[in-house]
Amino acid sequence: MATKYMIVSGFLGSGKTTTMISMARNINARLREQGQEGHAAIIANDLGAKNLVDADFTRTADVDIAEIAGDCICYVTEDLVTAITRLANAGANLVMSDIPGAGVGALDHVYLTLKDEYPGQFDLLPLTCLVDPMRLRMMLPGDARRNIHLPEEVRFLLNAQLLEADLIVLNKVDLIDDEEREADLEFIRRAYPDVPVMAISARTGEGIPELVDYVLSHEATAEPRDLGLDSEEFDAAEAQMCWYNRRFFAKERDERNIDFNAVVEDLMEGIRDGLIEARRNVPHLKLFAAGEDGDFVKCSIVGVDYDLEFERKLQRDYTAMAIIVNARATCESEAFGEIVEDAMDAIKRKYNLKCNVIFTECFGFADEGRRNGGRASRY
Ligand SMILES: Nc1nc2c(ncn2[C@@H]2O[C@H](COP(=O)(O)OP(=O)(O)OP(=O)(O)O)[C@@H](O)[C@H]2O)c(=O)[nH]1
Ligand SMILES: [Mg+2]
Repeated sequence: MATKYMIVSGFLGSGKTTTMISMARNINARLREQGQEGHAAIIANDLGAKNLVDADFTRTADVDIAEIAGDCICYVTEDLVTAITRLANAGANLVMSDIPGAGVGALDHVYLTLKDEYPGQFDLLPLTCLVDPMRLRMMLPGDARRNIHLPEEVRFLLNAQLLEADLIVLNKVDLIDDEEREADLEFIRRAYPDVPVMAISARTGEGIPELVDYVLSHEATAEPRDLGLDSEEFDAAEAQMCWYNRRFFAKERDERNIDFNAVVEDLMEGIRDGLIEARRNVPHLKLFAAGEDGDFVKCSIVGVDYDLEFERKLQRDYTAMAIIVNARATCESEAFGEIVEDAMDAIKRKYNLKCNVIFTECFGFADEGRRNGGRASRY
């Protein structure tokens, strides 16, 4: 039987990882209740090479997961097919993956490519695009709160993501009242009249059973659509973004036990402060660190104007920890790197830490030398 496969797209920090985990848990509980074989699995995909918060976090969620790192699934079809097949061989009958980076291009590069090059091998479920109410405000006409300190250029990406979708899902409805929810849904229905719209909260689980029912009973359209991805607007939007992944080992110099939740909070706040000073933003800054016996801390901010959110805090103190920081920022890559160094210097001083950096990558989408495996040169 063909393996079901679908992509969850959407803007940075819109809740793709949280939604996929929530959907997988719902599907797996149903299958268990019905005594049926199979399960839902997740592919965590990222442009960065390694040390990815989403992959480590998903592993804590009792859901089968594969990781495709180093490039977008749009450009590594063979790796994608290998990963789906491996998960299917391990018993998965539905595989979901997100799409990193600009969050568009999956229709052409994944759905249509799988349909043409691997006919009959996959049942393609609706390309599902998440949008969260705060980002949607960027598009709402005359909305007084539309300035959320993201560059104007990225509005193009939001629109292209929604144009590409077979299903649009308004996520994070727990953060808005009924009136705003209705206004948002109405705006989406008018702007994208041919696309069905649903509302969920991946955090509380509201709407997840209905979303699962929908995707399991519908197919992807998988027909070419012009999204304007060859345009200058697309290039301009991509050029705003930089990717930053770091893993470091932080050790209290006198081997004393300390509260690493406080270290994490100060590091995140330090990066936020640096960005505010530089008048830049970070659509998603996330951090993960694992302790002993399943103890871990995971936290995020989805912009400099947002509260720090801990999905989980450490339950005990440690003398040392490996910490992973990922950022998808609207900032020049070099400047972002310096902001992180400053924030790290501050936690080193405050908590008497020695920090060994194990891995860092930091690149702008449009940085010279990023493509061609870094072989580009000038003379
Ligand atoms: N209040 C609320 N927060 C949510 C919801 N879904 C996700 N979040 C939070 O939003 C932040 C980003 O969620 P992720 O699932 O990591 O988003 P993502 O789209 O996978 O992010 P990237 O992979 O970095 O693009 C996290 O702090 C989540 O806890 C929701 O339904 N309600
Ligand atoms: Mg994610």
